[in-house]
Amino acid sequence: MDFRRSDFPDDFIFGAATAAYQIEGHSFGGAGPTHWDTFAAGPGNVVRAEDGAVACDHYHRYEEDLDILKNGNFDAYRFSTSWARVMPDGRTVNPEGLDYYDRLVDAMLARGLKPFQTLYHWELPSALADNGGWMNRDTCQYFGDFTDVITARIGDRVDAIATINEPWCVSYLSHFLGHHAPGLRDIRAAARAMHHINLAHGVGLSRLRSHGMKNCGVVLNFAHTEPKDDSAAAARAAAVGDAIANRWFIEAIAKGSYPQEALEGLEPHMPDGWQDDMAEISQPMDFLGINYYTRNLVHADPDAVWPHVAAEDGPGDKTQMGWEIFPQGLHGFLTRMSRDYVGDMPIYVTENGMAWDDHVENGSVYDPVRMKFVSDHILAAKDAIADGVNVKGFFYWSLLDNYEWAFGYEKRFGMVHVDFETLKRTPKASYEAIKSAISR
Ligand code: PNW
Repeated sequence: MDFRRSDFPDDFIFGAATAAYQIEGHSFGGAGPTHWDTFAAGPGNVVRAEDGAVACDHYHRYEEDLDILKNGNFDAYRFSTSWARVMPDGRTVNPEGLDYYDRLVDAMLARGLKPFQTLYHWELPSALADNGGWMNRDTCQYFGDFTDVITARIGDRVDAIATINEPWCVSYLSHFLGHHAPGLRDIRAAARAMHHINLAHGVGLSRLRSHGMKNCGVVLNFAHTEPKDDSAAAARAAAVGDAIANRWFIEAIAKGSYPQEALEGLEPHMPDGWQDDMAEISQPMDFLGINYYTRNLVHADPDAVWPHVAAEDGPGDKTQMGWEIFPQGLHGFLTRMSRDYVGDMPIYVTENGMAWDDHVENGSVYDPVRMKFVSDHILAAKDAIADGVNVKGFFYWSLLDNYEWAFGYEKRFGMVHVDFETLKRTPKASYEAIKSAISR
């Protein structure tokens, strides 16, 4: 690793991130069915039609997993609280689910790990999905009710709380590109979801404030977006692509408006009266979480429906996902977000990491590509700090190999290897390298 903890401010947080559906095992503890179970069962949606029924069995093994974090010298754990576990039909409380998160948070505190909670990391209860999910405005208020219930139980012990993980994935990737649940390819559905998920953030934040919660924010994903060539058409396409992927959500949340390049195509499909929601969406928050992975090159596709854009992976070295390794992009987004949207508000890198086809050999996993990846991205965050950006922490995605959504268990993002037959955990070489770089 080319960095040390001492290169960063004293209060800089090093952590690792996970999400409930990807690790817990949703067949345990009375969790309800989610739209991911339905999506996974559909033909051609998920590699080998795998789902999160068992995943890493973190529900039963969380103490072992938190020990791994603690022994790795990490300061914080970014986890999510599953709506479908706490309220199996989206509206009725499952006491077993609340008890579980109560134990989980106490187990973090017992190890000196700061709990960084995310309220919604994608497991929408099926009962709500069947009622239109994020296309239905009612889902926002039900999300608010879930926020109330979980916050009343664990809000006194969490350090930071994010409303929604990656609104772009929840809406555009899931309702227009069709890659995630519910798997729609419909611009009208996407436009509604793209607004409602912002509103859900606003409603969630209002409820958090009513509980007196501090340190509240949102987690957005960003992809470095460039035109594929020098043509004016590619430049226009990249501007539209950037407006959808990198501006729609932050502009609404930080400024209360939508970027014109995206609104142009989406306005005709938006729910009536959307303008009246912008004040609630843009109420002040306390931090911005940035998830960053890669660079895309964009060109115009006049044959496609609006937005008439096509994106491809950048040209450099690729991860197991096929995503280009492009650390400069993280530096770029940290400075851009500070300059254009959030000023001096604390920013956390809430996810960054890479998948590789890791194997256990002689009891260990050697992953030098990941070591360099992590090191280079953490140095990009350090560069942003040197530029005056208020970056307060970095969370590696992910603690464990886990359920990688449409890719099932095939793509391995963990700094800890999981054997999905035996569920045995094996820390990878990257874990050991990070551990020694961040020791105190
Ligand atoms: C994020 N894309 O998802 C999520 O927050 C994690 O749950 C996930 O495991 C991780 O990144 C790795 O994929 C994304 O297609 C999924 O651009 C897809 C995209 C971006 C982020």
